[in-house]
Amino acid sequence: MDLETIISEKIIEEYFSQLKNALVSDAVVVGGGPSGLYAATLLARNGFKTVLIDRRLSLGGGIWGGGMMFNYITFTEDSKALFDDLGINYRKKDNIYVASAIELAGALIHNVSKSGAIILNGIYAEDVIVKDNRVSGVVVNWSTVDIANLMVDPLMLVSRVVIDATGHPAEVVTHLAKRVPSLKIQGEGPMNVGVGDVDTVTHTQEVYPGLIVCGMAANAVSGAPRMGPTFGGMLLSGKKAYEIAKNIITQQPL
Ligand code: 48H
Repeated sequence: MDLETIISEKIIEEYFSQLKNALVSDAVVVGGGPSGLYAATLLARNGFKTVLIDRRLSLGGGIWGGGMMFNYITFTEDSKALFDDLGINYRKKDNIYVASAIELAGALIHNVSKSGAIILNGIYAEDVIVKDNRVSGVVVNWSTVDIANLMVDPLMLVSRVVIDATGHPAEVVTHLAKRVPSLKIQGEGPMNVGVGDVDTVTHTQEVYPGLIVCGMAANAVSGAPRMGPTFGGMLLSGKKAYEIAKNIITQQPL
């Protein structure tokens, strides 16, 4: 066989075996920003079959640009252990820790890759599966289908729990809220760094049976303030989403 054919065959075989394996899982995490990457890492590390999808090819969400494209981020003492867990270098100045946005993005991506999570980039969630008043997976399509505005029907990924980690737009909750009027999206509040950073964790919750919201999406759903380029709350929120998901998964048969 030509080397050209062998290379193409290996990539196709590997990808399709991964895609098939993603059809039924314990958890689908929608969004590979800081909160989703950390939630997916903890789930997969702890033995749960986890699928992470992101509409972009490059994971990392809003990390890369730090603040106004100055590529540094900050965090406070309460999340230091999580940055240590990821092996991030940092400096403490005026009671605030400063770290490289590039290093944080790289470390989160490295950790999620090593955790065994199935990573599907360039794929987006365009809807949710709901059965017996419970979210039981997501409806997915290629991002290119969306970008090119093509009329192509999607496929479905079934899971015990779905985590909406889509950041500011809270896309998964928004799709469900169109059909569930009691599910209100308050909209993100104005900047209040101290409050917003803590609220992200407080508002990380199961908003509907089988659907957890975390990260910036949690603030968008609950009307909590934004917090600027401080990322401790995002990792703590990812950790809380993992803990909630773990409880749901262990109680919920597929
Ligand atoms: C697949 C999707 C879909 C979809 C979106 O915005 P993110 O970085 O998410 P968080 O919440 O983990 O982190 C927020 C943080 O980056 C931030 O913006 C902060 C702290 N802002 C504060 C402030 O004041 O502004 O990443 C979300 C990811 C992105 O990679 C999207 O491509 C992806 O989700 N995504 N993936 N299907 N429907 N929607």
